[in-house]
Amino acid sequence: MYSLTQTQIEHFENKGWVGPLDTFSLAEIEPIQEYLANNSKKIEVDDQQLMEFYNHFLGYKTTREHHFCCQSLLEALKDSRIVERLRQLGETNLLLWRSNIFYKLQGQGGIGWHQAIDYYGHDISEEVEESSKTLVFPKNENILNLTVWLAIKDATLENGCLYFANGTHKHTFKAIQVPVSEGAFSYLTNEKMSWQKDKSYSKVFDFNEQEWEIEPVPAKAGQIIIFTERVMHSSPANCSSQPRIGINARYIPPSVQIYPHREKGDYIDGTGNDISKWFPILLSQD
Ligand SMILES: O=C(O)CCC(=O)C(=O)O
Repeated sequence: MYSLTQTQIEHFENKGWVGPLDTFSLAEIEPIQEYLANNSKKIEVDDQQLMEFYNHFLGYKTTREHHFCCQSLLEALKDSRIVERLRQLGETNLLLWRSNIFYKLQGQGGIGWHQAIDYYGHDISEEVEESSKTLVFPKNENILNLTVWLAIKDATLENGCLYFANGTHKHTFKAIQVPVSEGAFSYLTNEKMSWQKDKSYSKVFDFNEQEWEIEPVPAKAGQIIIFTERVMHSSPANCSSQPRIGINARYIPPSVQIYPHREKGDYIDGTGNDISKWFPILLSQD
């Protein structure tokens, strides 16, 4: 029941994503909702209301890696209903290396079109050394960095569900330098407060949505959407009276080096976060 059908696998291969897929019951999602409610605070930054999260394991405010603190989230992200489907998409050895909360308050703006592949320490104005990147992929291997987006509350057209530009995972789009206020993530707490904190610029992509088939993907709480880091995706503003809450998780095979700068004793990642306590979690191995 929780395996992907051949049609779903082809859908992923052709469009770069598949979903929404029934995965968790509401009873399984409720403890995650409670955790988020108990570990967050509404704050105001530049006249804009945002949700701030404290990660007790890492010891600082961040939307990232709450699977280290919230057992029910960790259980969900390790669950065979996710892992078995990811294995069907081609990567059989899998590490869970990242999770991130996407909490869009009522009235909060959207997230612009982006390919996640571009946000792992790669930079637009300068060539980044291999050892400073977040991920270093083995050469000449077509490895997938897979994202699972888990709906914690229903994501709808009105509250700003994910949108995909079908087939864009087969293309590369040039990143363009823009002022921070115009970047793809300018409305998001974590990006505004960490990734962009010390930067004088941000980026958008040389991408015209009119040229692609665009598909919104609403998801009910407990459903997941799986996509590749290469597919262009975005989500519009939340025009409803309730928050839109999702958590994403990223999975890669162990042959990809994560934060290689750790080997030089450098435990600060490309967003300025201290990753000395971070570790990847092996979920499946042949
Ligand atoms: O939740 C959203 O609106 C955006 C999520 C996203 O960009 C991602 O999971 O890569």
